[in-house]
Amino acid sequence: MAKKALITGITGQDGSYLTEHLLGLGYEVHGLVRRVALEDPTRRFTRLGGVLDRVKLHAASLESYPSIFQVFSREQFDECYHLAAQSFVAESFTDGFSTMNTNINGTHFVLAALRELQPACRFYFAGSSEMFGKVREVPQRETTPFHPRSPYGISKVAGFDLTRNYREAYRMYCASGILFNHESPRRGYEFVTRKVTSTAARIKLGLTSELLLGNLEAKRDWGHARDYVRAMHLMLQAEEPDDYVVATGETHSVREFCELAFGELGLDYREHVREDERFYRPAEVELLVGDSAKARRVLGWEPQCSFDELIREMVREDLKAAERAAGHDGAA
Ligand code: G4F
Repeated sequence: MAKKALITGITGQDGSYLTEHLLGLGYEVHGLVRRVALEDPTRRFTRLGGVLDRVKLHAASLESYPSIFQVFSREQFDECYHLAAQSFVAESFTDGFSTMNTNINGTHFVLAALRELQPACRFYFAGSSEMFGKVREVPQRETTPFHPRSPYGISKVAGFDLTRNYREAYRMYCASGILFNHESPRRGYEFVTRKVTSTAARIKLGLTSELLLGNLEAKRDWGHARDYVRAMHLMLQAEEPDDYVVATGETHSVREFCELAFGELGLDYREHVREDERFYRPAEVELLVGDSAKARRVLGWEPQCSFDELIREMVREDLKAAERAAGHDGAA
């Protein structure tokens, strides 16, 4: 019989790639979505595009324990991937309270409902390299102490601790992925990579001329989201639940990302990118680079997409989108 998986955050970048991956493996895929999303499917489900008719959606809110409880009362699942969160770090400085509420209570509600109704369901928590924050060692691995630098990072440490606590206290199968930054053409426009590739494409077409960014020297370990959802699935297939760093092991600055993305379009980023202090963060995570040796050894996972390929794909897709929006025929 086909395995049944529930994905919270199914409409996001990772949720959409994970859905495609699990459907490809023969899973029956269910998604938890907000009621407002069900009321506005054309706008909210764009990333699920071609697979929307193959998933079953349930309305629930991460802010409401009863709504989550009802979903788990109606259907039994083999695996639950908890991806939903307020995931934009900068926004967590603006409204730390709602980030904390959604990210901590939401995780706790899902875990508590599972414990009550289906303790055998395997649970995946989307942890983050933001938990390392002001890094204590380079590269960061599973044993590196956490020192989060934002309400978002703090909320993810709490979610990680909750997940481990349910594993230890109630012997549930609960695993966390400590995922480093992962991007794709489906990335939200507020994140730096997509902001750069989408604006560079518009500059190429003469639709705008300037890109305002914050800290260009911040360094990140950027991989492709399609590679990272494979790791999520592998984590729930291991014999014992555990926590894993998922990263490429390479780090690059925002400046390097700009140089390559603009270069891909035959542009010089120095002529278009301006630093603007509005995009600086009150506390920055300066350097992230992960050591995913454990995931490679235990799960047999490894990334397939290189940094250059990732940028090329994002730029290509954003150029096509900008051409469509501008009514071009692609000759620019
Ligand atoms: O793209 P970002 O906003 O991603 P960030 O903050 O690293 O977080 C992402 O990755 C985490 C995993 O490590 C996830 F947990 C999290 O949910 C999210 O997906 O910013 C990357 C870097 C930062 O150092 C930021 O200060 O880019 C710098 N940056 C410089 N100018 C900018 C900008 N970031 C954004 N979003 N916008 C700018 O204009």
